[in-house]
Amino acid sequence: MAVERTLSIVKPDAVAGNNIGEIYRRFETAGLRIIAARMVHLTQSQAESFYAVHRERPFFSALVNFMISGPVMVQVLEGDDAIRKNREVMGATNPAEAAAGTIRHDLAETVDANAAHGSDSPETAREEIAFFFGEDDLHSRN
Ligand code: DGI
Repeated sequence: MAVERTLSIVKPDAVAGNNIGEIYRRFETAGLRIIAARMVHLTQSQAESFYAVHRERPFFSALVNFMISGPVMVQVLEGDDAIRKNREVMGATNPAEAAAGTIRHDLAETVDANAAHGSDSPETAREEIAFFFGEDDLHSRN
């Protein structure tokens, strides 16, 4: 299995709900190593740019307003099959459809405020990591 890196965000609802530690514990239990991390309060233009792929969607402004409603934790996770594994630990986009034991099932209630973000492909992972971190910020570790 290839070692991958993926960009993860603990969203404003989960930061406000004091769930940073719980979410990090789940990453570590799943074999996802945190190799960079930072707290950021996104500006509107940063949030619009990060989610530009959704610009035409009806939920775009709600999504941007939610993402700037408070600070977030951004982190790079590294591990075997990290992109898929992180999305498995997060669960389905809509918490109502997320499997029991996933972050979104256990710690979120609505699709508008669904606790976590994870890159969905190697290409987006590269772009999203570069959005927040430089090469010098990434610390390979065991
Ligand atoms: O990769 P995901 O975060 O699981 O999902 P995505 O990339 O399709 O969508 C990005 C975010 O946009 C998602 O976490 C929450 C929001 N979103 C997606 N689909 C809907 C939505 N928000 C609302 N209100 N309604 C949707 O159908």
